[in-house]
Amino acid sequence: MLSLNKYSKDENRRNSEKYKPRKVINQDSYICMRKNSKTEKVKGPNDDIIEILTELLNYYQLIKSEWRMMSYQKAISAIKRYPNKISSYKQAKSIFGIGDGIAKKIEEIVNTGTCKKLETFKKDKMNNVLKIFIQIWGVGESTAKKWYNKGYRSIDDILKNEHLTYHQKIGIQLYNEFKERMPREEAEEISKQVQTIIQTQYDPDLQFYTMGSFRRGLPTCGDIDIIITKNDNLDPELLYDVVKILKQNGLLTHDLSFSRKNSEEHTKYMGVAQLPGHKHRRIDLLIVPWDELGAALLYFTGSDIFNRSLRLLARKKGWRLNQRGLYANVLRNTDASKITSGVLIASKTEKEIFDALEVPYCEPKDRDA
Ligand code: DCT
Ligand code: MG
Repeated sequence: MLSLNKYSKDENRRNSEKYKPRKVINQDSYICMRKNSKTEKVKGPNDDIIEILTELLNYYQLIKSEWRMMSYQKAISAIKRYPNKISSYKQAKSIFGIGDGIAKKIEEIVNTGTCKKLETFKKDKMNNVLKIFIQIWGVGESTAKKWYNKGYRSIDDILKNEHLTYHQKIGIQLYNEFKERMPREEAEEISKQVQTIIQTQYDPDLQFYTMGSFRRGLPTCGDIDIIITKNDNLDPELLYDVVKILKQNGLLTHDLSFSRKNSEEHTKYMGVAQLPGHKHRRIDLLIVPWDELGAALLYFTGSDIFNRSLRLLARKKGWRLNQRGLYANVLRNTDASKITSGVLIASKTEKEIFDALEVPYCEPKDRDA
């Protein structure tokens, strides 16, 4: 068997010992330390509070208010774990993970059944328009704001007045289809076809993993994320060939983007798949080297909240976790930009990464923070 890793397993373990954080870190409060499952949903005593705080969180996600997003995610997670009904500001404030501002909101929700801030958000015309624009594939916050400032208030306004890129045109054409989540059975069927077509028509040794919400066992999926790997060297042109064959077989209908591997990310194709008689679905294909499979499985399984918590914990230990591995000694400029990618601690299996971070192994279905 070919060993493609620059470091052997033992060397990785030695690196993990050598670069161990000098101070003891209390990591119990991190979301990644406990099981969080959406598939085994049980009713909690504070579901009404969670529902409103989640709506607020969605708005902060929309306007990319990172700090508020973090505070709300942390608070929601703390409330989900809290066993008793919360009935006052004081009680909310006493819960680890809930700050002053959110404790006040909780008291307001308990007393009035709603929250003024959320009502204001819902009435805010700009937010509602931006929400529509940002959901167009390929449109980010800055384009959405630019269009709003030009006076556009609907997708029709954009179509009438704006010179659109090819990708924006596809995003608008398939807007309603992309907005809808697909049943997991459809994601499974598309994944199965990708695997069968490529293994029979191209290379039987390639391995396929369907990631994201599908791997976490959710009943619906927003898109399909597939990792393609092989226990051997990978041809740099592999993804071009895979895409070409899937198009010839009629499974892929539109291309959205293609990015080559860099120091942080894997080679990735973003496009559209469709089964006969079904809607167009977003699909991402990723080429992952065998030695990085663990890190990639961990990253692309998510959830993004679970991942953020793992990445934060790694940073707290002076390490860095990305989709290619867990590293020590990453040198940075004062503005946090990277100078060197550091020394590899773990990347081959998810378990090695959990072990190095001293986080109990968590099944994919329990990573739904
Ligand atoms: N991811 C991450 N950080 C991000 C975005 C994504 O770690 N900022 C990871 C976690 C999930 C994985 O990538 C795939 O991303 P999505 O497809 O956006 O998420 P999903 O959980 O699969 O949800 P959906 O069902 O909506 O696709
Ligand atoms: Mg997904």
